[in-house]
Amino acid sequence: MTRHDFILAEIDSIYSQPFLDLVLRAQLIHREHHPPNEIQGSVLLNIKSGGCPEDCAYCPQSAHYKTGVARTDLVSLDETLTAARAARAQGATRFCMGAAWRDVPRGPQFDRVLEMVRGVRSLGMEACCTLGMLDEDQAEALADAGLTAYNHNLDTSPEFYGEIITTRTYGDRLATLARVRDAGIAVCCGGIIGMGETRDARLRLLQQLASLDPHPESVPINLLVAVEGTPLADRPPEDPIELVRMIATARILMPRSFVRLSAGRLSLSDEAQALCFMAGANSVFLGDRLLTTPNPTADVDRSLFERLGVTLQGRAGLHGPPIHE
Ligand code: SAM
Ligand code: DTB
Ligand code: SF4
Repeated sequence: MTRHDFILAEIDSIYSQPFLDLVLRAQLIHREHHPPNEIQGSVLLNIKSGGCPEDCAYCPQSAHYKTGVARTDLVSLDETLTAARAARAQGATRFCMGAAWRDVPRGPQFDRVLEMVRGVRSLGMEACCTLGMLDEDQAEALADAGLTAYNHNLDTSPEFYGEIITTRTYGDRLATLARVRDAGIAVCCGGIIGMGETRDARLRLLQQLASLDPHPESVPINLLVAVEGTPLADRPPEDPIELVRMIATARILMPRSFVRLSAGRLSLSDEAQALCFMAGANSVFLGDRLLTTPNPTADVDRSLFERLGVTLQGRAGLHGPPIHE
C-alpha cells in the first residue's frame, strides 16, 4: 500500500528517529520491494550546455552567474547515440539527456530531441530527458517518441523555493510534472540537500514528493555540488549522515520508487555511499561526468560495486520495446 497523505509530524518522526533504527527500517522496506543487491545505472549527457535564462542558485549553467561553463548549441544525433552506446557498454540501462533550457524551443531543435529519444530506445535503453518546462503537446510528442521518463525536480520545499529560484514558481514545476504524468511518461522528481535549507524544508520536500500520485518512479537525491561563481559556492559541505537520513526517509515514504543517489558522490567516502545503499538508494549516475561537474570514473565505481557485492540492474529489468541491435 502506498500513501500520499503523510503529515509533517509523521515524516519528522521517521526522519529524526535514531539513525540505526531508521536505516534498518528503510532496508527492511527496501527488501520487500526491490532486489537487495542490485543498482540501476544511468548515464547523463549534457545535450545543450550553459546560458540558461533561469536563476537557480545552485546551477553552474545559469546565464546569471559567471562559472566558466561553456555555452553550446544542441549536440548532434550522432554524438548523442555514440555517447548512448558507450553508456550501454558501461552497464547503464538508462540514458538521460539534459538541456539547459527554461522550456523547450519548438521546431527543429525539439524534432532533433525526438530523434535522439527514438535512437536511444532503439539501442534497447531507457531514455530520459530533462529539458525544463513542457506544454501538453510536447509531453505527448515525447511520449510518442518512446520517452521512458522525464526528470523535473522540485528541488526543495515550497517555502524555501523562492530563496533558490526566482524566475519560476513551484506551481510551474508541478504543472509540468502533471503534463508528463498525463502523457503517460514516468516521472523522475527529487531534490537537493546542502543549500542551507532547514530540516523542516527537507521534510516538506519529501512530503511534496510523496503527495504525487502515483509516486515518482525515480526520486533523485542530489547533494549540492558547490560550484565557483554560483551564489551557493561557499556553502559548507553537508553532513553525509543527513543525506543518508534523507534517502532512508524517501525509501520509507515511497517504497516502490527508484531512489537515486545523484550529484555529490565524489564528495562521499565509499563507506558513506555504502550507507546510502543500505538506506535504500538503488540507482546512481555512472560515467565520469554529470552535466558539467565530475562524477566517479568507471574503474572507481566498478571496484566499489565489486567490494560491496552489488551488481548493476540487467536488461531484464528494462521496460519498453526489445533491443533491435
Ligand atoms: N534545466 C532543466 C531543469 O532545471 O529541470 C534540466 C537540468 S537541471 C541541471 C536538473 C537538476 O540538476 C536540477 O533540478 C537540480 O536538482 C540538479 N542540479 C543542478 N545543479 C546542481 C548542483 N550544483 N548540485 C546538485 N544538483 C544540481
Ligand atoms: C538530477 O536530479 N541530477 C542530475 C540530473 N537530475 C539531470 C544533474 C546533476 C547536475 C549536477 C551539476 C552539474 O554537473 O552540472
Ligand atoms: Fe537552467 Fe535547469 Fe540550471 Fe535551473 S537547473 S539554471 S533551469 S539548467
